Amino acid sequence: MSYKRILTIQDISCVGQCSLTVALPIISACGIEAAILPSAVLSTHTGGFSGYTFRDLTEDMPAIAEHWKKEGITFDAVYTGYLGSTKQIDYVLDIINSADCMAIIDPAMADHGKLYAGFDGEFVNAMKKLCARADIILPNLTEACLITDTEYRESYDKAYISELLTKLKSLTGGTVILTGVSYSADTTGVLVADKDGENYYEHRKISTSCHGTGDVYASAFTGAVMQGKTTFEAACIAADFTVSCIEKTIEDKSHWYGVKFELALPELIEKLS
Ligand code: PXL
Repeated sequence: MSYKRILTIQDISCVGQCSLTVALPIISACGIEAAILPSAVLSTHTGGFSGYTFRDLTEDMPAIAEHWKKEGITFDAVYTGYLGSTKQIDYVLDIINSADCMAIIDPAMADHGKLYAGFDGEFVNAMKKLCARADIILPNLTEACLITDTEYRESYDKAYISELLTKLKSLTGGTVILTGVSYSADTTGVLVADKDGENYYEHRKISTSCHGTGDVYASAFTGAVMQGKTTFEAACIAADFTVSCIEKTIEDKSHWYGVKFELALPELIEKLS
């Protein structure tokens, strides 16, 4: 298999184990070259810290992309996470269209029924456009509801999820990886709709919710897919890895801001080798 290079576009939260500080090491551990385009630089992520700094890098994006074009730099995939502004989504669309490669979009903007700090309806509408252009989307349930104008529910049945999945498939036309689908108190899972049909991978649910696990999941999924795994295989590998990261963290109450994914990297490398 040829050596793959991907471009990941998301923020740098200097402290907080999310976005680029997890995407880079995880993708590298998967044996894939990771190029980055930082969407913003924050002192910490926005989930639980207060008074964080935020430098929006939207206006740097076109010049960076232009330079890559001049240098003839190409990518095998573009993977996006947390984006800093609505205008940025238009630049990301331009980059994806000119890169002409696989687009993996994690519409990282919400969880537990609520948008992250700083996002609004206009951003959600822009994210719908990006998801429509994607080859693969990885929303959690909250994000899935937002991009399909569906009412978010804490408790639901298979019919509700099936209707949501149908709407997601018609929005993207590509593969849907819907995370956090739980039909019992002790389990949760990931629902994959791809060219092979619909498949559900059920795994252990840990009651404590941990910050940054969506980014850990999407990064491991992207690395595994680029290593040649099927979307379902990659979805399962990423789920096992994320559960292991949470298990290695939950005992340590002082580590509330992220997961100790570093401790689980050897397991991921083992699964991919
Ligand atoms: O993990 C998602 C994420 C990424 N980046 C920033 C965030 C969040 C979630 O809150 O605040 C800056």
